[in-house]
Amino acid sequence: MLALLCAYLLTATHASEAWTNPDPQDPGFGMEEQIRDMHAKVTEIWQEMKQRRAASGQDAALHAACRVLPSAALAAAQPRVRGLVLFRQLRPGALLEAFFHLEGFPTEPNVTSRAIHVHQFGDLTQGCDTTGPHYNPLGVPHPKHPGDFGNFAVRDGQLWKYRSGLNASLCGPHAIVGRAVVVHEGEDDLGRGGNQASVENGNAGRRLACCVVGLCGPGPWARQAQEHAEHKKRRRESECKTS
Ligand SMILES: *[C@@H]1O[C@H](CO)[C@@H](O)[C@H](O)[C@H]1NC(C)=O
Ligand SMILES: *[C@@H]1O[C@H](CO)[C@@H](O)[C@H](O)[C@H]1NC(C)=O
Ligand SMILES: [Cu+2]
Ligand SMILES: [Zn+2]
Repeated sequence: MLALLCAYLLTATHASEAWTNPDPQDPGFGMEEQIRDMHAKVTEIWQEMKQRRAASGQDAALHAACRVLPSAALAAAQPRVRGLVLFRQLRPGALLEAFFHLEGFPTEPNVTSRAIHVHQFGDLTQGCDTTGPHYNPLGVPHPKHPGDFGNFAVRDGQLWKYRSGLNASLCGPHAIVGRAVVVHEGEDDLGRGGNQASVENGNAGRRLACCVVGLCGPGPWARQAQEHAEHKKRRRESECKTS
């Protein structure tokens, strides 16, 4: 039932996106009102279902996985970044948690900072370049998009991070499922760059690697949680030895 509603909501979200970019040549132009109505109704049904589900105390946790691969559009000299991004949402409407584990960055002596975002389309037909702009269902400036995950420290060519409190969702009208997670070459200026690109994409530079978010069971999250704990332990041990 929940899956069915999600499918419906995703369709409705696509319809409303078409509506935000009306094309006068498009036969659908002029249906704005109806689409807006439909979107409002679907959102209402969704809210109601969410509350009922929460009240019934069912295990409503949602999980998603995204297998990150180097962009097919990369130049030969660029680093091949790959890894795994996992999401968990304990109940519909809750903030997201995520594990980010990526490798293949250049091994520079300095810690570098790389931006990661959710982009609009799950279209990798020309690598990460076809994933479109930042996913922006509410038409707000960067960095207020649901998938503006900010900057991530890279050490020894690797990125390991657990984040919570992410304001994105795996279900409902603005679900990120079926959209792309994009790893950038540069740092996100978080809207403070003083140009138009800054409030659209944070001037984060080239798209090194990406993946499409897909729903999954709880297994990958459990495995990653364990691997992450072991990684932290190893790092503490090596820090103790060197200090
Ligand atoms: C690396 O760190 C050193 C010392 O902090 C600094 O001088 C240098 O500019 C940094 N290099 C890069 C590429 O950021
Ligand atoms: C999440 O984003 C929505 C939409 O921009 C906003 O209304 C809400 O306040 C945000 N919630 C948190 C906890 O930041
Ligand atoms: Cu991006
Ligand atoms: Zn953004």
